[in-house]
Amino acid sequence: MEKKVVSALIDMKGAKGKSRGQIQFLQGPVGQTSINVSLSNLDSKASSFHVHILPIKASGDPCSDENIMGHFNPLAVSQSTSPAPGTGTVDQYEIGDITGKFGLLTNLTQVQKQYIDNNMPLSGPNSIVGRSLVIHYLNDLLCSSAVPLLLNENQPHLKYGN
Ligand SMILES: [Cu+2]
Repeated sequence: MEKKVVSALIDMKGAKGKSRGQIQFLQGPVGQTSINVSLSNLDSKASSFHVHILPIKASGDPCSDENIMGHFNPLAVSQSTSPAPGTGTVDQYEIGDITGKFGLLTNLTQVQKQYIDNNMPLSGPNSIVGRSLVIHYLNDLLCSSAVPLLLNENQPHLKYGN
């Protein structure tokens, strides 16, 4: 099985915070997903980031709740019973709750990290492919769709991206 790579490019030139960077998801044959996070210009204003249910749309406010809806949580994990961010195991959080699994972005100006997550599928019914990725700021949201870069050769019809 080929590695699957999904990428969300956060390029918010001109937006508040001017955050830029890339979040890449790579899933190998054993099902473990490596999340490679590279964000800059966070200005100590970001708090959390998540995978949300729907991709962003060209019309309206792209990051609004009506557009992208809430956190991707197909296993119906109750956030109220999740441990504090960054303290539990990945299965104790919503699939899309990257901050819960690995910790808050509070007071950071940049992030260069690799997280290993065995609860972040890139295929099957709980896949995050084609959804959106959101960085929550103190007074704002930045979002990007999770667009596949390369997919395995069994799904050539899904091969798109940049
Ligand atoms: Cu969110």
